[in-house]
Amino acid sequence: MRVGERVADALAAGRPVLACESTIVTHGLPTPRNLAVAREAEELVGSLGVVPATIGVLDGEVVVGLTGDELSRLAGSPGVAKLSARDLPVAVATGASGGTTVAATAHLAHRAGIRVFATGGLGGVHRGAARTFDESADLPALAALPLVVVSAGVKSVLDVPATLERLETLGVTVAGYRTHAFPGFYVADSGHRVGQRLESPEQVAAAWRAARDLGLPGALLVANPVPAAEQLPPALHDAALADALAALDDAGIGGQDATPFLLARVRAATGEASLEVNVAVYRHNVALGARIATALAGR
Ligand code: PSU
Ligand code: MN
Repeated sequence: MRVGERVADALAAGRPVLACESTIVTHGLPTPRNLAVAREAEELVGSLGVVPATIGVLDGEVVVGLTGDELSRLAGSPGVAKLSARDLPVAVATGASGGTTVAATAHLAHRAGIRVFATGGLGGVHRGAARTFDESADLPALAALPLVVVSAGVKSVLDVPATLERLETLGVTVAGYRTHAFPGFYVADSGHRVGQRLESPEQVAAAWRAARDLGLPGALLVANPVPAAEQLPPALHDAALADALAALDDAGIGGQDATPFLLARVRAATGEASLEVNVAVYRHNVALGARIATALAGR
């Protein structure tokens, strides 16, 4: 694993660093928008005085803090792999390139000494999981990694209440950011409640500190809803989601292709409106992540 120079310097000096995921670049957003969004996110983080560390794999090298050139190579390589944590060893051995999922990014961020990680929406329990056993490795990864993870809840293509139950079972601390309404990624409110809430980056930092002091092993998931004014209109969201789920069923797609397929279908069904929401979600999450990283620095 190579830690980029700026990231390594910041970590050594105790300055704030924010880890960012790359599956959103390789599988979540269409080219060339994917690169623009990743760059804008890094600029936003930098403007808040925090060093961004986008994590990914290039030609078998695991990189924490991709350079601008490396990010552009990853964003411009169609068909690269989607790498969860368990996929990393073979990717390294075979010289593969890929975007890292939340599970893989969180693992690598922690290994590099980064404490805060921002993503769009977490993976979770897929609909029909009682039959298929399809539950994202994101969930057990967060159970074992002492990070703050900022996300707009879990992707609404998932079984949201089942995912909340699994987060509870796995001992992942979940707090709504200034809300009791668990976000639904594209929509501010998934219709499910989150029992606890945190009101400021300082309070998130205090909760993270408490988790460490108490010897708890897992992540603190900060569920940050997209502002209602920027969400996908709920009726449009529900119709697009129904269409996507039906198409998934018809196409017989499952496993790690399910999430990218569903998100692409939602995008097509909303005339790209969901793409703009996805970008807004990500922008708000990296901004909050940067503020939390700042509040945590030196704690
Ligand atoms: N964003 C996308 N497509 C994706 C993902 C994000 O547009 O596939 C990834 C995230 O990285 C998340 C992962 O960690 O999907 C979960 O996928 P799975 O259910 O296969 O674990
Ligand atoms: Mn899966």
